[in-house]
Amino acid sequence: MSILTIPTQPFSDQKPGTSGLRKKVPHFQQQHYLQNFVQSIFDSIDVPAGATLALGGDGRYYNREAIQIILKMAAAHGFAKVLVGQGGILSTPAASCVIRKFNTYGGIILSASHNPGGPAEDFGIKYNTANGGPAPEKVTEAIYARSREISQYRILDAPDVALDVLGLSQLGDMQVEVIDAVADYADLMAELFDFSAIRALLASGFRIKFDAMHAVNGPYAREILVNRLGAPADSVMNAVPLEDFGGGHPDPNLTYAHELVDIVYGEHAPDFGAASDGDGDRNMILGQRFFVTPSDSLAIIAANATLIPAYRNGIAGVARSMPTSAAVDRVAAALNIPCYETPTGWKFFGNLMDAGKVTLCGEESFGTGSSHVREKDGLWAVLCWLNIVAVRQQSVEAIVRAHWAEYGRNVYSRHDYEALPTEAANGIMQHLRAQFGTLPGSTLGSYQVASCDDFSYTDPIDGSISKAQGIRLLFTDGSRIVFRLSGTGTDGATVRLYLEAYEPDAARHCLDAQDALSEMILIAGQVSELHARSGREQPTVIT
Ligand code: VG1
Ligand code: CO
Repeated sequence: MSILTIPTQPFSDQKPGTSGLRKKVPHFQQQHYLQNFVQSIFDSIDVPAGATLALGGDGRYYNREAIQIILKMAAAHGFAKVLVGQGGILSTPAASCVIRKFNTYGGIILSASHNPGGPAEDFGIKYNTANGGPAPEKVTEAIYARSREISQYRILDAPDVALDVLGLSQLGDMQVEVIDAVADYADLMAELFDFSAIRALLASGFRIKFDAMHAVNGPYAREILVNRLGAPADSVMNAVPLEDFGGGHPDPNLTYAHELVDIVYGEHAPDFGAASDGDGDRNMILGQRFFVTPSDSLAIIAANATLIPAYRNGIAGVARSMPTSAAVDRVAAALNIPCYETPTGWKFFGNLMDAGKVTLCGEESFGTGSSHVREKDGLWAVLCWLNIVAVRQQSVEAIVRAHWAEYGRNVYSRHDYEALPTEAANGIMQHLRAQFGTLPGSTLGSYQVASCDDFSYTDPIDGSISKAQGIRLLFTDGSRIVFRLSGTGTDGATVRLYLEAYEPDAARHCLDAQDALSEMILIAGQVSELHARSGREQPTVIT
């Protein structure tokens, strides 16, 4: 078997976004496109002799082809071994777990997360470093810079590797070990949580429904919830991963997980519902006919963390992305632990976790996790809730309402305007920036603007600076409106509008978030000229 050096030309569009490089499948299938990006990764990291790489994806269309290409390229770049999930599958949190458990040099994860899959839909690739987390910006910038000057890539000329049978095989000088995609992750969950308490809860008749959305978490949920915790087999729905997610949009929210929502709001509603996304790192938590906002979920897990064995001795600190509600800040203040506010994207939590500054992290976008891995983790969040319910012996709704009664409620919503023309989206952001001089001190409806800015973050560990991470309008009563452009979409531009108001009055905690935020929604529309500039009256998705 020989190593081939293939001449190539750079592509100008291989800049990783919030979470890796994401494009439509046909875009990835262009000649040399994937190879160029993989070569740019390998050129940006110094692969030490004897290094191992972890490799897997969420199983979407093009996963298997991409795995074969990456294996052959890894074999041409001095890796001693690649650990690949059986069938080329690893959920994102499981990949992070494998990188950490086996001390690999890093890993490559193939996923476009919550975006649809299929021959005309999305594919994605990202590099994770040895801590198990998404590469920080300095690495993704180096990869991008390399991708713009690349002139050749190296690949082993070899037949495809069998991916479906566990065990070792040889690829040139490199070993390929096909590993059980689920076992290491499931073992880690069993170490963190009180499985016997959860088993007893489920045996007592507490009914759960987990929607894997035909995405990667089906086998993980079956192994953990059914095999290890004893839930009835029909507790996991849409459990068979499909290359196109059954034509669905594997995003666990009230819009796209409607099949689950219908059940959990229906006549024979289970006590608990949950879903996860394409690559298994997002989660949605539902009680019986009750939705838990992700920002509240983070705060409640933080407030109850000591009920979970792994966090029995308390948590060091918490972190949330800037647009995530400040509900967790109140818990941190009560616990007298630090709370960090980072830009959007899990890569910004890695340094804080590595330095032991924070234990729990979360984002409003249905992402929650802890330092057990370096990715957000959908099933972990589900197990947190089941563990907390098992100990408190209260319903999800009762736990949330008790939390609001104690801390007040951060009423929260996000409105997404998807697939806008790029110029229109940029125009909205520019129009907002142009008002930075005049808005502070002004009155908008019943709100007074305290300040506005473009969020900038200085990493407290390595000092790196990330600018222009979202426009904030901060009001004198602590309410906020935030505007951001998405960094994960593949169709035009997406404007995300985040709305938050603090409500201390328990008598008003039962209000629907859209009603409670209605005036702020109007103000946000006016100040940004969102509707005129986007040509849209309504958001595409409300969460
Ligand atoms: C979105 C979310 C962000 C999340 C990212 C990756 O990014 O807002 O919070 O970290 O997706 O999630 P953006 O740039 O589109 O707003 V996943 O589940 O795609 O790895
Ligand atoms: Co995801």
